[in-house]
Amino acid sequence: MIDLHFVATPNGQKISIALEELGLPYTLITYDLFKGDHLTPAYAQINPNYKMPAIVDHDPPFGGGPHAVFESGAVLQYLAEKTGKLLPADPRQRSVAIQWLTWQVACLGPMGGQAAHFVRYAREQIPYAIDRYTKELARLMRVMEKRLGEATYLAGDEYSIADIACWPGRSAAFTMNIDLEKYPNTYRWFKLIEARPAVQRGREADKAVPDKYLQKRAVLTPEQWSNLFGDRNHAAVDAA
Ligand SMILES: N[C@@H](CCC(=O)N[C@@H](CS)C(=O)NCC(=O)O)C(=O)O
Repeated sequence: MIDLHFVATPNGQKISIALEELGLPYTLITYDLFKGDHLTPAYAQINPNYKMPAIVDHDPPFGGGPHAVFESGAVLQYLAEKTGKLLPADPRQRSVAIQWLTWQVACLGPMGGQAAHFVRYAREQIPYAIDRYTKELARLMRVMEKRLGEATYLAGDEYSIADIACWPGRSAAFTMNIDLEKYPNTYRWFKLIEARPAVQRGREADKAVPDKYLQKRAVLTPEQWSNLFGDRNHAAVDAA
């Protein structure tokens, strides 16, 4: 059994979708970011970086008791390797899949996150920051659009954890007013993956992104701000 420490955001849905695809049983342990549920010493034992998601595998393939994994890309790779699925067996294709997985966690995710911060959350609108990150996000979208014009999936012919890493970002795209239909190859890929039953199961009911995380201009209470971006968020690292 696997514990999934989860918040219903694109990063969390990467893992719920992968677990559904792999048919691995899991217990969903939900957190509320606005309440700062993730800023506890107990969660730091699972993810020393205090971000969501993370897993604890109570039956790791190498034995030795429960194994915690943090960083969504590392979790996806761990689950793929545990099961021998969702990563191509062919070494060349596998390398391509890992490249696009790394691209998501190193480029698309962080740049999208910064764009979302300055457009949606920042208390003051800073034109330079908004311009810098929205333009970089648009550039990354064009990189993905080009790739999906030459291959069915990001890794090539096979659906993989690289696709699962990128796909849930569609709700972030919605909050940023990015119209996916303007990227025809990406839109084709988006619809293809959306039709997968496991993808539906991985993002429904208590795994669906709630409206409070979909605000196009989020207004946070002082306490919510402190938990997400301010003093309480930063103090957690030194408190444990
Ligand atoms: N690189 C991390 C990013 C995780 C991340 O930023 N998660 C967000 C939720 S989508 C979070 O935990 N935010 C709360 C915070 O920053 O304190 C990953 O891929 O797992």
